[in-house]
Amino acid sequence: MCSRHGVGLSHSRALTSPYPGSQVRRCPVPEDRLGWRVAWQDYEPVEYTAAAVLARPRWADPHISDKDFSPKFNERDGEVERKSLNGLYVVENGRPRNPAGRTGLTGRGLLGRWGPNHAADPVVTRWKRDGSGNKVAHPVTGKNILQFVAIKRKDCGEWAIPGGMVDPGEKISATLKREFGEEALNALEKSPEEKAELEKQLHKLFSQEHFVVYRGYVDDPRNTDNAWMETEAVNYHDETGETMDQLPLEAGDDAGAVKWVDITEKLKLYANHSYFLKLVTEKWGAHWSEGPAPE
Ligand code: RP5
Repeated sequence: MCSRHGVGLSHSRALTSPYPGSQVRRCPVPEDRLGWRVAWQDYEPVEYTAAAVLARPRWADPHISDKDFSPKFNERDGEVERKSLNGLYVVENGRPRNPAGRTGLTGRGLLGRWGPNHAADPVVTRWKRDGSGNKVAHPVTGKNILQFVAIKRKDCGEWAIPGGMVDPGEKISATLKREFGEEALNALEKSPEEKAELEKQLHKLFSQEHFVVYRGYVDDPRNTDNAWMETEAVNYHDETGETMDQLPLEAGDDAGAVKWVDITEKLKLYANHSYFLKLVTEKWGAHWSEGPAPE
């Protein structure tokens, strides 16, 4: 279960310790001290920013005390979006403060930006069908079962929606299509001719009617007190399944594997991705939960 408090945002994965990809242990944060409004004089979070971030790749900000760095928090800062999808965030001693509460760790960990790090998550769905092409209903709820395209993240081995970071200046719609192409269709490794064909099919899928499932804070294990993930998750539903039949799945880039997965509340997915899928099943009246187990 995610914890709820003060600002109404949830986080529990953001307390993952040791911090992903390291031996760094977060300062344990009890549930009743997650919210910033709860005074905690002796709070001593550990400071950590991964060496890969400190090396200043193009996607990372400089250190906060760098004299040439004057970020415009809560605003669009040139090509970099520093506005949060959850409204204004507090900047304390020059550092943005995680709107969902304490995480036991300061600095940026593995994240490049101080404050919000914007991502986009394409939720591509179709109905589960039997050999004759009929929709398959769940035996208990009688509701039809949806499937979504899932990738296995190389960094942690967890299954996830094939999302990724929004590049500076990039439109979210472009990120959604690009990330799906790179991670679920291995677009980066295709020949120019194959890429052109892929682009045509992708355009068909991504230009049809779609719906925004979720916009806001992500309960990501990489979050810190000063840097956190936010996303816009968008559902592209292939009602007949015919468009996706033209797009054979092939893992690429940060994805180690890709497959169609039946959507149910039993799925264990990265961050709070399973919550996004729940919202998708509600939209389509599809199966989600069998309800409480019988006594
Ligand atoms: C999650 O991290 C987002 O929901 C998105 O799926 C993902 C983006 O990060 P990378 O996959 O690019 O590492 O918080």
